[in-house]
This record gives sequence, structure tokens and C-alpha cells, in this order.
Amino acid sequence: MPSPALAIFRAFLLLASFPGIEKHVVRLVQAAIDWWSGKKIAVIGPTAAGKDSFLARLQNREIPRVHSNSPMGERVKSFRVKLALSHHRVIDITCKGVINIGGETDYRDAPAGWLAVCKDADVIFYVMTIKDLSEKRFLKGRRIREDLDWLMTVMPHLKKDALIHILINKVDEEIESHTDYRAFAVELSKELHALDKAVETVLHPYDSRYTGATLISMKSKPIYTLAINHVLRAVYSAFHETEKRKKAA
Ligand SMILES: Nc1nc2c(ncn2[C@@H]2O[C@H](COP(=O)(O)OP(=O)(O)OP(=O)(O)O)[C@@H](O)[C@H]2O)c(=O)[nH]1
Ligand SMILES: [Mg+2]
Repeated sequence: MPSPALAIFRAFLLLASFPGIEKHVVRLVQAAIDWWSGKKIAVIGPTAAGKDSFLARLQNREIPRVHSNSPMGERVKSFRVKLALSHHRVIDITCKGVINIGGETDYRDAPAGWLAVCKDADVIFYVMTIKDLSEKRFLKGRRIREDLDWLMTVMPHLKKDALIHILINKVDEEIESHTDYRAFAVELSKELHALDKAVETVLHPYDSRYTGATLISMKSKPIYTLAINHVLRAVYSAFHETEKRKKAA
């Protein structure tokens, strides 16, 4: 009998192999690693979604066990990140001036809130949970959708080429509550597709800045490691595609 943690990771691998969930994992090309070096990232999202946990993982620390509401505008100094990649490779990424912030809507809309955090970021990570996805909180009038609407209104104030990536956290919890992984995968791929459509609709004409959504678990280190590889590649690929299109135009 495998340990629960291992069973969850195996189930994640199975899910990730389903069409429409994750594209296959390929090696990070050197150009992508170079591109990421020194990038400035911002981490936003609803309260308790796992923003602090993400920052902890990036710094190779364990995640906070209990949730403590982050105060507004708490700044995290720039830190170097040693990211473990597949094929036993490790890369050094410097995240400059990462600013951590709580998730309440008050923080979002305050002058020193989310906008101050996102303003000079190259890549914005929006952290939500898999519950937000399965309960379709990205539909009109609901929390995730309101955040997306907010993002749209601030687009003109962000860095010209700022990219947005969604992290769908706590996938471990949802795996634990399922036994039929095939049915779960079918449902998930539909929801992910609906989320992509919603984001693209809301962000239009900035929709090319959206680099996709990735299932992740800050709690499970192996899932986190696999997912972060995917994220690094997906964001770089989106950037690369946009550049190619610009050149062709
Ligand atoms: N099961 C599970 N729990 C998680 C995961 N990531 C974070 N948590 C837990 O969720 C709670 C909230 O995590 P935080 O990282 O503090 O959330 P936050 O987004 O910084 O919250 P605010 O600062 O209040 O907006 C903590 O108790 C974490 O241990 C995950 O992937 N799986
Ligand atoms: Mg926090």
C-alpha cells in the first residue's frame, strides 16, 4: 500500500496525462531559462488560496501549516530561487522585489493594494483553488470573475508586456475526495476549457497576455515541482509565440 502522499502524486500523474488537462512535459530550453532570469513576479489571488505557500515553495521552504491572513502590502525582498527541473537539473532564478499581499477584495481595490503589487511585474501569478474552479467561481458576478474583471481594468496601468498565469492550487484535496479519476479528469478538462474561455473573453483585447492555467499543489512537493516546470515553460512559450507573431506582422 503506497503512502497517501505517493498515491496522490500518482493520481496527479494520471490526471496530467489526460487530453485537455496538461500538455506533455518537455525540457526547458536554455532560452526559457535565460528569459526567466531576473524576472519580477507578483502573486495575487483570493484569501487562503495559497499565495504565501507559493512564495515559500519558490524559496525552497515548507508551506505555512496554518493560515494567517497576510497584512496589506507586506513586502518580500528579492530572493534567488533554486528551481529543481526534470532530468536532475537545477536553475537559479532571481525574483526581484516580489511583493506579497493578502487576498481580501479590500486589499485588491485599495490604492496600495493589488495594483501596487502588479504594477511593475513581468509575470503576474493569479492563485486560485481547484474548488474555485469546480464551483465555477469564474462565472459572471462571482469572485474569480470579479478579480478577472479587475485585472482587465488595470491592464493599461501594467507593464506593456506583462503576462498573466493562473495557478489552480490544492489539487491534492480534490484528488483525495475522488476515486474515479477518469470521470474526474473529464470534468476537469471541461472546467479548464471553460476557465480559459472566460479569461480570454474578459481580457480581450489583452487576451494574448494570458499564458494559461496550471493545476498545482503547494502542499505536495512532487506535484509542485512538476507543475512549476510546466508553468515556467508555458509562460515562456506564450511570450515566444507573441514575439513570433509580432515579427511576422
Ligand atoms: N491541502 C492543501 N492546502 C494548502 C495548499 N496550499 C496552501 N494550503 C493551505 O492553505 C492555507 C492558506 O495558505 P496561504 O499560503 O497562507 O494563503 P494566502 O493566499 O497567502 O492567504 P492570504 O494571505 O490570507 O490571502 C494554509 O493553511 C496552507 O497550509 C495545497 O496545495 N493543498
Ligand atoms: Mg498570504
